[in-house]
Amino acid sequence: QSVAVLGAPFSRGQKRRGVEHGPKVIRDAGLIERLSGLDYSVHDFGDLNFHHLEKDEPYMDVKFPRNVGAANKMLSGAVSRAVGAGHTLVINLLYDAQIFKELFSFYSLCPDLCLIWVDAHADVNTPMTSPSGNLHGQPVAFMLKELQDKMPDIPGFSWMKPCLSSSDLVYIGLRDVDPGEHHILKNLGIQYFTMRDIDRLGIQRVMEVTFDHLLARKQRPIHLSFDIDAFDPSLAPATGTPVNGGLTYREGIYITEEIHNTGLLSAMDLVEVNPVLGATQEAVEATASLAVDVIASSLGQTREGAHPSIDEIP
Ligand code: DIR
Ligand code: MN
Ligand code: MN
Repeated sequence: QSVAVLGAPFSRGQKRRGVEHGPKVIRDAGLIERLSGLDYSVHDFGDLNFHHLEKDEPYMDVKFPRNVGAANKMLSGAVSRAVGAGHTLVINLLYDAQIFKELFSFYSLCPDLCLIWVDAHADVNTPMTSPSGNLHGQPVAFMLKELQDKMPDIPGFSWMKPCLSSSDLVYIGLRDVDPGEHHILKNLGIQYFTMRDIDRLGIQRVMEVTFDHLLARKQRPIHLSFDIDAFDPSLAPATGTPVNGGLTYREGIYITEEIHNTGLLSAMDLVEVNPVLGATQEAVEATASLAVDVIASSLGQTREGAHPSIDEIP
């Protein structure tokens, strides 16, 4: 099995700088070695080199539209090339929730794809509902076919086509949802599990219902988008918008183990690790190392361990 790894050092999806250093700290925490240890052949595509566009006036309240649009276009192209080169999995280390990203290329290669979104936030604001004007809170709105009549033509985004139906998406870990987002979730009947739902049902039941919802009719490839702020801030402090009461380590790892066990994971991204916002070096390292654990576990690292097949034992 081969895995492609791609870094996307970018921070214009929101106003705080630093998240563009996410790929580096996650690599420094040993990502590539961990994946190689899982018996993958790892193809590291390195980090993309985004060009900053100086002239980028806000559109309505939306910040840096042309920079975010162009970065996503570049990322989308890079993901297409990685998938085209025959890698079964693309790990996308995006660091500022530019999630529109690869999906646009990947979904066209893989029209069946479904999406599991693990995040404290729903990231489904439209430019009109967004309280912050930050594009990192809006990627899902750009992707959803059902929202297209609500989406204005934002400069930088004309190349994008919506690629996802509201029934192809499940959220896990929500606990900070804006009013406009809540309306969209309810109105479109999107399946979501808040932290309260996890408290009530347990993470095991949450994953069962998630797979029932996405896979019961047919088996299909899964894209996992994992925002590190889904975890409790005590575990992932180095991030831009921490919210109390998040996933425990065990809940987070259980989610990824179950996704691995389906055998259907096709692509994942891990976003919002911001080393500049860690109070100490330890806080940064803990957050980065958690990110590596999440990725490794999504790709088959188990807590029970593993042994080589019988003929490989010396
Ligand atoms: C907020 C924050 N809902 C926004 N979103 C974040 O800006 O639209 N997503 N932090 O992960
Ligand atoms: Mn978030
Ligand atoms: Mn997010």
